[in-house]
This record gives sequence, C-alpha cells and structure tokens, in this order.
Amino acid sequence: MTAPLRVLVTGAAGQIGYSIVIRIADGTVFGKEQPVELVLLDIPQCSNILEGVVFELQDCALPTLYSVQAVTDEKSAFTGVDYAFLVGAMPRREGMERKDLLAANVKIFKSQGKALAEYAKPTTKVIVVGNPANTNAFIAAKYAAGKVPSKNFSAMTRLDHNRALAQLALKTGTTIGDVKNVIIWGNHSSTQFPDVTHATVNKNGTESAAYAAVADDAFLQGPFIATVQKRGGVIIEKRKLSSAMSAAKAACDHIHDWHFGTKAGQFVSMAVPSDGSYGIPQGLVFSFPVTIDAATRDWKIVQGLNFDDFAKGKIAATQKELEEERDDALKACDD
Ligand code: NAX
Repeated sequence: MTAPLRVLVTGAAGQIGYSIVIRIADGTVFGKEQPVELVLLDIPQCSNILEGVVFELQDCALPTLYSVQAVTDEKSAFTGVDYAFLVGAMPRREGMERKDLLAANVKIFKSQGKALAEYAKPTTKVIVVGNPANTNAFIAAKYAAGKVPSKNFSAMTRLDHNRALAQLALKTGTTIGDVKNVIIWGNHSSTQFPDVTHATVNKNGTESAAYAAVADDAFLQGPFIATVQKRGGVIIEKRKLSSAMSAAKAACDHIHDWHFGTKAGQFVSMAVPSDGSYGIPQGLVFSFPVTIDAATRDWKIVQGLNFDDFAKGKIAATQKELEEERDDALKACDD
C-alpha cells in the first residue's frame, strides 16, 4: 500500500472545515490511490462538533480515508504532518478593530509556526486560509524558520483567482475550461489586484488575449476588478455567512496543484514569500502567478511579465498594505 499522507486541517469544526474535509478524504486533492490520515484540530470548546465531523467522515465509507482523528492540542495536531491546511482563526466580532483582530490571529499563527517547527516534517507544506491570510502565513513561516523552509508556506488567493476566471468566462460567454492565466497580485483583501493582462480566452476554438476577447478595457479595469475584490462581502450579504464551499474548493485546488504540479502553459495564483521578484520585498507573503513542477513540488514565480502604469499603481497599493500589516504583526508578536 502507498504510505498514507498525514494531513492536518485546523478550524475543522468551522464552516470551511466542514466543506474541505470531504474533498481531502475522498481523493479529490491527493488522488484516488493515495490514502490519507486526516487530523482535525479545533479549540477545546468545539470538541463535540469535531467529533460529529469525525463520525460523518467515518459514515462516508471512503476507501482513501486511512484514519481520521479529532484533536484539540497542537502537539497531537502537528506531529508528523505532510500537509497543513491552516483554516482556523479568530472571527471578527462586532466592535472589534482590524488591529485587534490582526493581533489575536497573529498570536495563533506564531504558536502554530512554532508547533510546525517542533513537530511537523521539515518537508511539510502549509496553506494559510485564516485571515489575514498573507500576514498569518508570514508569521507562521517566521516562527518555523530553521526547521521548515519559508518556501513551504503559502496563503490562499486561489479563491480570488477562481472568482476572476469565473467572471471572465461569464463576460465572454465561455466556460471555465476556456479561460486561463488570470493573476491575483498582492494581498487577500480589497487591495488585491486581479489582472487579466496575460489571460487568454478560447472562444469557438480560437484563443485570444482576454483584453481582445472582452473588447471593453473600461470594464476590465473597473467593474471586473471591483467584483472580484468585493465578492466575499457580497456573499456575506446574500448568505448571511461568508464563503465556505468556494473557499474550501479553492484551498483544495491550491494544494492539489502543489502536489501534482500545474498544467503545461498555465499558471495559478498563490501568495508565497517573495524572492524579490517584481521588486516585492524579500519574504513578504505576496500573491504571484506561479508554476509548480510536479517532480520537485517547488513553486516558481512566473518571470518577465510587463506592467503598465495602471498595474504598477495597483501593485504598489497592495504592497503598501501588506508591509503595514507585516509591521503591525511583528509588533503584536513582541507584545
Ligand atoms: P468559522 O468561524 O466557521 O470557523 C473557524 C474555526 O476555527 C472555528 O471552529 C474556531 O473554533 C476555529 N479556531 C479558532 N481559533 C483556533 C485555533 N487557535 N486553533 C484551531 N482552531 C481554531 O470560519 P470559516 O468561515 O470556516 O473561516 C475560517 C477562516 O477563513 C476565517 O479567518 C476567514 O476569514 C477565512 N477566509 C479566508 C479566505 C481566503 O480566501 N483566504 C476566504 C474565505 C474565508 O473568509
């Protein structure tokens, strides 16, 4: 039998957790031949809910689910982990300032970064979903340094990427499979820059640049960007709950592509510690277009893309926000 992969989901009693675990357990993420040891972490107050999720997973009778375990302490959660989906985070409560939320969450990710260093495999790969996702990933990587390399940390902007693909397909009357190479630059926040300058659309067998296919620059530089940036808020307004099904699906897409590699000629958006590409400061967890080599499972930032002044302005704004968040987070870690 293929050795099982040990996969951790934090915040597994929450709403994204509920949608994510089935995709990991049923082979959607790691393949139908790959057994998975699933570890579900949440806070002790949620242990009953976690147990309910474990029971449901058992009742799914999944051939790929080698084992499933509910835990409420970091040592049991992080020991021997191959992949970690860090979803759990403190939700924003009424009256809470953005800075308070950042400080509370940064402490969780400082502790989990240390736990990764102490207990996880040095090869472990991490996706941070819990917000503020980029900065939480930056902090987790910082506190795991020396044991888990920073290139193994990432934050999720795949939901924004998928939203951009979907909007482009809707606008051009095509389907998702016809659209590729959209890019999300920067932060998973309203300053993100959804960019279709390098995207293509295949309509009726002919592939063309997205700008030519849409033939409406004002739309692509206005309503298109705003729709993607604000989609999360609109979902909350409609559902009275934040995105969960689409967020879980995006996290699974992100790890699936990290594990199996990206398709030839295609790139995906991932927030990763900058290697200095495009002038983004080293280490800042910034969303870039990346390709992943299936053999090494290393991501590479796509090089050589050109920016016009419009794009430069958008990228500078999201970079500034991330630098401020990083500085606030570092201060909160010292408090
Ligand atoms: P829920 O509030 O439904 O679930 C969060 C769960 O995390 C809860 O069960 C809570 O008990 C648990 N938790 C809190 N602190 C923990 C800790 N220290 N260790 C382990 N578990 C802990 O939120 P949900 O809707 O599932 O969203 C989870 C996170 O994803 C939030 O931070 C949310 O803002 C973020 N999102 C990020 C997205 C992205 O694209 N990066 C999109 C979707 C989502 O909004």
